[in-house]
Amino acid sequence: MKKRIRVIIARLGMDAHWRGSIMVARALRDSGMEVIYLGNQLPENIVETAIQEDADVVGLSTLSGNHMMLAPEVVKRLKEKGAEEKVVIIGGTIPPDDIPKLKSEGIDEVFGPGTPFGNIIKYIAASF
Ligand code: B12
Repeated sequence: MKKRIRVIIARLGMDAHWRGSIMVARALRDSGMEVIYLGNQLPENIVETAIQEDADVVGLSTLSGNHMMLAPEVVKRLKEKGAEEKVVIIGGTIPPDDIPKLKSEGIDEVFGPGTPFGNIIKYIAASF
């Protein structure tokens, strides 16, 4: 990797499922990326922090079915703030039918349950 990639990771809304997001955060940190873990956050706070922290990647996590409502909102707010160059990825229980819809709304990649951490690291590293 050429530069130290900065990633923020947030659980969307009130999602109580923390395990996957924590494990992904640790794997990315172990691979040499700088990771800021935000816990539960709404799109507005996620975007605010991504800009303040000059993050390269915005990583969202949700296993509670709120992805179609909240994830596009993150992309929309990033665009409004002129920060659309940030890579936005999401993980969790996303039904396959929703993946094309999320991508058409500007989510760059979706990582479902069972995704090897190496795939996530490779995807991010290849984006820069
Ligand atoms: C453990 C668990 C809980 C625990 C969570 C505690 C914890 N440890 O986090 C508790 C008991 C709190 C819980 C609560 C609930 N749960 Co629950 N839970 C689970 C269970 C069994 C496992 C989740 C887990 O830890 N997986 C292990 C981790 C490592 O995997 P993961 O999170 O999927 O992460 C991987 C990927 O998704 C991805 N990923 C995840 N996050 C991110 C982030 C980024 C940036 C990236 C790149 C990748 C990424 O990478 C990870 C590695 O591969 C799942 C079933 C399942 N098979 O998923 C149900 C499940 C997620 N729960 C479910 C439900 C319905 C609930 C409740 C609503 C139940 C209720 N009625 O109260 C509540 C939610 C309340 C809330 N406000 O969110 C449903 C969700 C259905 C849906 N999405 O439509 C599931 C799928 C069970 C089911 N089959 O119905 N749950």
